[in-house]
Amino acid sequence: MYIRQKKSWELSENKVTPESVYLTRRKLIQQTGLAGFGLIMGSAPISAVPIGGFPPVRNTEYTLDRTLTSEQDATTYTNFYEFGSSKNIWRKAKKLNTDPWIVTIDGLVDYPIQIDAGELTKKLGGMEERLYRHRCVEAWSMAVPWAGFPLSNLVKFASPKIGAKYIRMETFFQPEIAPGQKQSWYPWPYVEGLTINEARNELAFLAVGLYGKPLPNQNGAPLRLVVPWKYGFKSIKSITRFTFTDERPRSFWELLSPKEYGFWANVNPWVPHPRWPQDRERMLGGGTIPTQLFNGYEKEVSYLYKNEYTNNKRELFY
Ligand SMILES: Nc1nc2c(c(=O)[nH]1)N[C@H]1C(S)=C(S)[C@@H](COP(=O)(O)O)O[C@H]1N2
Ligand SMILES: [Mo]
Repeated sequence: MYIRQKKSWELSENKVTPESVYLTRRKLIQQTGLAGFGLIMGSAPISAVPIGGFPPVRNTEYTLDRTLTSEQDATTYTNFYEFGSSKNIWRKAKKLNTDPWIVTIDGLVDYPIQIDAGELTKKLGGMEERLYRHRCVEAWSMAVPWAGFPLSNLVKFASPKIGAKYIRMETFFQPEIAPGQKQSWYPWPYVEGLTINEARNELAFLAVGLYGKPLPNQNGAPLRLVVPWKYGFKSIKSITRFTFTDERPRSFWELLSPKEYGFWANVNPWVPHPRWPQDRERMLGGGTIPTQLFNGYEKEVSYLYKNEYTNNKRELFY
């Protein structure tokens, strides 16, 4: 039997410490700026250092206008074409071995590196929890607590060169265990991309957990992108590579159908998908509500698109 060894960032201190103490200590560590490198890499006994561990501390700046989707719904109704085009692939995804998991950071960076996802996670600082909305281009939506790190921490860590304008991200390619990848008409591996300015936006997030626990495979373990102002397909799962580049990446869905799934893919109720309207969304668990521009995150992200607005609105959204 394969017994999964816990990574240090999965240690849950709450088993030994009352929550109030745990939270206060976390705050102290954050305030004194000791999170990340210093302590966890140092010699302090790991059980006394909750940095980066589960359960994560919630960042209360990110609030919702709707109730949280149930964990059951969010973890059993998933899009992960590597395991098939049905939403019901969570059992199949168990086959993916996510430990060890080598992540490559390369391209226009000062420090190209190959590093295990657990090690990388430690280097990116203390973990936090954020409640985010998620809007799939197919017009279903959910609202869930992700645990992870700002993507900007990875950008800093990689130290991109001046010429780097985009980050290209890539998912694993293992057709032996992911049957969808035997379907050769898809342009595997799954690829997504952001501009470097999008990647530096405070909302762009790298998730390693969901509902206070490590990510289930079907939701993109061990490391996935979460960009809540864009249609869900931008939030690439189970990332193995981050490449900094001066060329706009061509993503999986863009290659398949460029008129339907463009590079920007910002949520916009006014621009219908060629085959269905986008002004409303069906929430997992029940109910239909109006869709908001940038999925409700206009205040945080609209500055990124000032130029695109005046140029070609259509291209911006698809
Ligand atoms: N590698 C990979 N990433 C992916 C997908 C996929 O098929 N493969 N589907 C995308 C789509 S269309 C959506 S809506 C979200 C779904 O995330 P969830 O299943 O965790 O809700 O993952 C995105 N990331
Ligand atoms: Mo999606």
